Amino acid sequence: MRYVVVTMSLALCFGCSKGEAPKEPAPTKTEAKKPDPKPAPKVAPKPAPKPAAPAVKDDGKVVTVALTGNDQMKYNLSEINVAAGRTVKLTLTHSGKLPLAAMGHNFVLLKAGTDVQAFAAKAVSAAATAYIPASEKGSVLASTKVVGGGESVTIEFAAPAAGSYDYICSFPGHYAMMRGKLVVK
Ligand SMILES: [Cu+2]
Repeated sequence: MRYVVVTMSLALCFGCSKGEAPKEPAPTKTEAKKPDPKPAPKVAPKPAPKPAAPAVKDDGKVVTVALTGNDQMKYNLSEINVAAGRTVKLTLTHSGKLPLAAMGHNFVLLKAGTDVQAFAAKAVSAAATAYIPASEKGSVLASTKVVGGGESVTIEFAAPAAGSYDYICSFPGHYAMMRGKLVVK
């Protein structure tokens, strides 16, 4: 009789294990994982090249200049070409995050023949006048105020006579890295 009971219980156990069979859908889970690679290719189209807007635009009367200065002490433009007779509308944007006190930027356009190094040396101690030394105002054709990270400023001035003019950031220590030429033709 015991034998029968054992075989019965064994049969029940087998029944149980068979009953647990529904847990087998695990393989279907792995099958479900297979479709995953499908959405992956959708990630590829993400890198969409954004056409950079031109930094200098000329509508025949006004030349619009988008000048930037960053936390690495660099302008985006080392040369700005302008046709004679144009009005120049220049916007200086500080594309960095550092505050004005640490990484201020401006745009100072100097008369032809100005000693840039001498001008910059005097500008160092001209914080009270936005780093435009009072004694050198006569050498300045156009200038912006000093801006800090995230700020911008726009100025308008008439393009000077045909020629090549230095522009610098006169914030202390910047002119060596931040300078360029405005070329009027
Ligand atoms: Cu600067």
